Amino acid sequence: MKSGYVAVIGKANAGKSTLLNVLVGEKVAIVSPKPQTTRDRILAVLTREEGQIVFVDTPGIYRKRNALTELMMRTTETAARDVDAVLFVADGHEGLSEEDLALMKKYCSLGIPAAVAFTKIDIMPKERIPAEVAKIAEAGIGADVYPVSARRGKNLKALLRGLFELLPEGEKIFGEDVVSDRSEKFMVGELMREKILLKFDKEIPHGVAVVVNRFRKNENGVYEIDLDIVCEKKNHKAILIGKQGQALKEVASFARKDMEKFLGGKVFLTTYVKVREDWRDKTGLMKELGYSDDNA
Ligand SMILES: Nc1nc2c(ncn2[C@@H]2O[C@H](COP(=O)(O)OP(=O)(O)OP(=O)(O)O)[C@@H](O)[C@H]2O)c(=O)[nH]1
Ligand SMILES: [Mg+2]
Repeated sequence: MKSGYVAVIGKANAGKSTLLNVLVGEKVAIVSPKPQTTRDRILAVLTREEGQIVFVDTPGIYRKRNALTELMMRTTETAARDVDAVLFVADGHEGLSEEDLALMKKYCSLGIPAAVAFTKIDIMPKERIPAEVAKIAEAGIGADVYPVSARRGKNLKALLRGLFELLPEGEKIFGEDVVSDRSEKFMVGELMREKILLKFDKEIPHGVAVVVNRFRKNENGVYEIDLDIVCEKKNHKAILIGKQGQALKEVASFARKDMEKFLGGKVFLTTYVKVREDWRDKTGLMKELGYSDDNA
């Protein structure tokens, strides 16, 4: 059988995490229409008769603006090392940019087998696809290109077949029932962050970290979850809480429902909003909030 690690690389918001969730058939990474949704390296494991693919989801490439983004870019660099193949994800709807091509060239020059998922084809005119795809070969990139739609489940079989072909012969790396290396506690914090990304605008969600302080299942099977929503400005705290706590109530209720679906049980959720002034530029604070090179 075939087995190996496949780093999933692409610009922020390209559709990497959505594609992985669909490929492995479970939500292993949060998704949002805002760039910089994924902050950590997350493994997503796909096991089939023909073998096992361990996808490495990564923070999307984004220009560096603060220490957190710098750390995220280091995480992506590290994750793309020592893998058996690279899967570039390019946003078809946005169109291929010079940055996409430069990124593909960079990894191809390292000699790592690579493929390209040209995604979101469900929201682009069909007739534009061939010309866009041709740009990749014209740029001298030898990787096979798969136009896909994660949302509509289009052409995913062909993509998987192509990826298995790139991998070496080998035994399973993880047990058959493993889909992610991340704990339920991690995912619960991420689900909270996802709802904040969806509900709030501008810099507010980007400046939010979620710290889960308590995660336990009590004797009645209810999950007791306490978490801190940490923001970077006092005025962000006021917006996150809203008039008479309405905004926080709404976003927490939305998150709780998703946590219950994910955990398969009732959740009793308690949320606190805290301010850690400009934490995204303070490595000490970042580490406290779970973002450091140790986790990259
Ligand atoms: N129409 C359509 N939208 C998609 C598809 N795949 C992803 N999206 C949307 O694109 C946006 C970004 O998706 P993500 O999966 O979070 O993108 P990402 O590459 O992981 O982003 P970062 O983690 O920020 O690097 C979300 O709003 C998704 O719903 C697709 O196949 N079709
Ligand atoms: Mg992502």
